[in-house]
Amino acid sequence: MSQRTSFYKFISEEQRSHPFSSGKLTGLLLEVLAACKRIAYLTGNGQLSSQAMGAADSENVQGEQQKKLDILSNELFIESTQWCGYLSGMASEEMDHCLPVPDVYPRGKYLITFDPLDGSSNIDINVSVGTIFSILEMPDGETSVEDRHFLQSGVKQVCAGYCLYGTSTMLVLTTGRGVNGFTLDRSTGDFVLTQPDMKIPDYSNEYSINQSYSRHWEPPVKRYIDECLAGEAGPLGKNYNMRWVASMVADVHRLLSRGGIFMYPMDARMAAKGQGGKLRLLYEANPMSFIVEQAGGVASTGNQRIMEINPTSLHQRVPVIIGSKNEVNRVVDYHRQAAAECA
Ligand code: P6P
Repeated sequence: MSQRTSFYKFISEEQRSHPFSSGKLTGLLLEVLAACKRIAYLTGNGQLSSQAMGAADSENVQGEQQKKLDILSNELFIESTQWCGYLSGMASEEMDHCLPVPDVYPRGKYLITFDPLDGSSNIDINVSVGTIFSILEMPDGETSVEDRHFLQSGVKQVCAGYCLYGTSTMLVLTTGRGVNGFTLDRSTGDFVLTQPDMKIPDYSNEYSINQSYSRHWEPPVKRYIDECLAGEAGPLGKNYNMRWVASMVADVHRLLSRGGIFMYPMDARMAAKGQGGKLRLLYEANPMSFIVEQAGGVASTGNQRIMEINPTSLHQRVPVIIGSKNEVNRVVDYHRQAAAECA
């Protein structure tokens, strides 16, 4: 029987290979995974969990209608992690401000940002959703935990990951030494290593964007998509396929698995509202960018590397253009050419 590597075995071996590792990150990740398993159970029950389905009568700080499962998943994530002693605080898409770990629990060196149930608009139609998380270190010498402590650029991330609740439940994780994929074995409750050392192909013929907003796009994005649509007779010399799940975790997992480019770019609607984009920097763009870069891809706003943005607010939104190196770099180059023409 082939030797299966459980997540605990994998992360323990990773820990042993770090000479100064204390085991605190391992301890925190085990509780993050416990939260994901509980959320997987909830989402897996679907319409059978009638009290969990449908809209809550509330909006989050983003002004988005919350689903009952958004709120439940947020509560589960907090409950599973706040006691462990490795965290000082957490910030979530579903909470206006950060949540310091209550005084009844010991505090630790890490901070975590998370989107407990990304793509939740898909829950009622039984399409994949996911949890995204990013782990930072609490700045030295600070005793209180405030929003400002989470405003760290993406290059400061210690770890990032997502759990995809799809036909199977998959965890994809990076600690800065490559990307590894694990599948939940529902018979044992273990996450088992199934996709070691994930790499994104440099080239792709698959793009992912919400085409219904094309009239609002900026010229460099429109130029790239028009070239994709032109197919092999066009300047890119190949035919493209288009996929849009409207669940970032599912769309990013696809490009991690077989290449591609995912774009939620800046557009005229957002500019008119003074928004920096649709997706949130701290708990969507940064963790996905860390994962994509560690898998050999590129993660840009079109004008700068996402992980080099210095955050100014907890729920800051940014444009996201991530995936296969050569595809993303082409879009970045089109942004550069457009800027030069305006200069
Ligand atoms: P649209 C889900 O709400 C989300 O934040 C991402 O997961 C997803 O990629 C995007 O928004 C979908 O946006 O405008 O197509 O509904």
